[in-house]
Amino acid sequence: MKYNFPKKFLWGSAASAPQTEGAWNIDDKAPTIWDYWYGKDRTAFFNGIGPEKASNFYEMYKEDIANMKAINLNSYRTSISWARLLPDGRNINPKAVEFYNNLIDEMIDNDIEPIINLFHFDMPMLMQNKGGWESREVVESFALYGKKAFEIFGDRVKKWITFNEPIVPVEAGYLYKMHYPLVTDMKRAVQVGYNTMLSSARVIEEFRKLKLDGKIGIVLNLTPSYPRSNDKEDLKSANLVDLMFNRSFLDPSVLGEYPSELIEFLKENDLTPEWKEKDLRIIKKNTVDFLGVNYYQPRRIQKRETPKDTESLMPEDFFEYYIWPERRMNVYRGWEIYEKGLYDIGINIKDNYKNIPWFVSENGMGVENEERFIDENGMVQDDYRIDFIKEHLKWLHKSIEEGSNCFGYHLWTFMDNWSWCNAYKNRYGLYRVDLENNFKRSLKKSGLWIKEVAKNNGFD
Ligand code: BGP
Repeated sequence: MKYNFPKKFLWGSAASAPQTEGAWNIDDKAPTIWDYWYGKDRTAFFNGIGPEKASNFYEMYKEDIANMKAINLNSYRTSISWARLLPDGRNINPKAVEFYNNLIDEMIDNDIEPIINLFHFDMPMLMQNKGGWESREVVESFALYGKKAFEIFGDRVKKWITFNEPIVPVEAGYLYKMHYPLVTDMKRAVQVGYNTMLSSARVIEEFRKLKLDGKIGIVLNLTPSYPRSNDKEDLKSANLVDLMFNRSFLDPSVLGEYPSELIEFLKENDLTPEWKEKDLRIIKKNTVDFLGVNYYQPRRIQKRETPKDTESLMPEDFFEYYIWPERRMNVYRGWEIYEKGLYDIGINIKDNYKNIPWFVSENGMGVENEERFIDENGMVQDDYRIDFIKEHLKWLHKSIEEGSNCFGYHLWTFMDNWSWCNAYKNRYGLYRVDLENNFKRSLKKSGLWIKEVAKNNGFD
């Protein structure tokens, strides 16, 4: 069977400023929570590797863009750094403008569409000290940052993203102590989630005021939540997980409103955030033009059987995860592989979210110790990654055939890069990055495969 994709389909990859640029204190960039945390605790990240250099993109971006072109990619989603563009929160850093101008121009000159995200987990420390997403003042500072970015780069950037995976800083920073500020507090987490949603709408409002020729969206990690059985309680639990982790951002972003069931749930559990009518109107009015979807694995849910063991309210106090008997694992990283999840997401967007245009903004396979797959010519023979991508693309194709409005596929990621608490443990790239050899890039077998797929706009 032939899998042909729609005309002008975007074949690209995704990344973020903090995971690629490095240059953490170069050219007047201010520290983010990651720089601060690593500066305080050098054991915080895997093997003590911090974000200082990441994959050295700040110095090597021209080579990287040339490498993208060499494998026929036509788009690249990355973020700009708030702490680089506005180190003091108000005034523009000319060196950052120069860097991002050069980067954007380099992409466009090489026929690579820039898709620019404003926030990928990299809260400036200055803003965190003001309360981070718990503070209404920081919401306004973010709107200002967005406005400046649109004014400076909006003549060339036609697709903007407000946030990448906004639920992650909520979970990781305010529930599970995996990201700074390392808090566990459900009430504060809910407030952070709400203020983040409001920030997204506020920045969209600024974008629309400027009447630029472009579109703006949000990137959500939609994780389909499958119940263990049709038992009423299992279904109820799976629905609750969907409300918490997917619909808490999906509904207000696309439909302008929080689901009434979620509002009820928050009320019942004394978790309602401080929200104002005026701000809810901003959310209602400023919905997105398109969606980005990051998909790695689903959630498998059952009703809660064991009593909760903490006094504090946590999401898992309301449901349990279970191991699906048919589960297939990415044995090199430890996440479930379930390709059909991507199809289910596509159909859900078509049926329940106005069939809004969307693209796969991340999907990919992380692999530990990938050096073991390097052949005698120095190439990583990553057939597992080719299979992974191909099987996901088949399901994506099916959702498009059935009418879902998907306009692109972005792999996580173009080259191996630094990742939050894992540093370089999990390799995801189409290009390998050799940390022992000046960050030298070398094409993996999957890169050669993608080259053909992008050229033919599909595969057999
Ligand atoms: C997504 C993030 C990315 C990236 C990816 C892979 O959730 O948007 O920033 O990190 O996951 O995750 P990891 O590096 O933890 O394997």
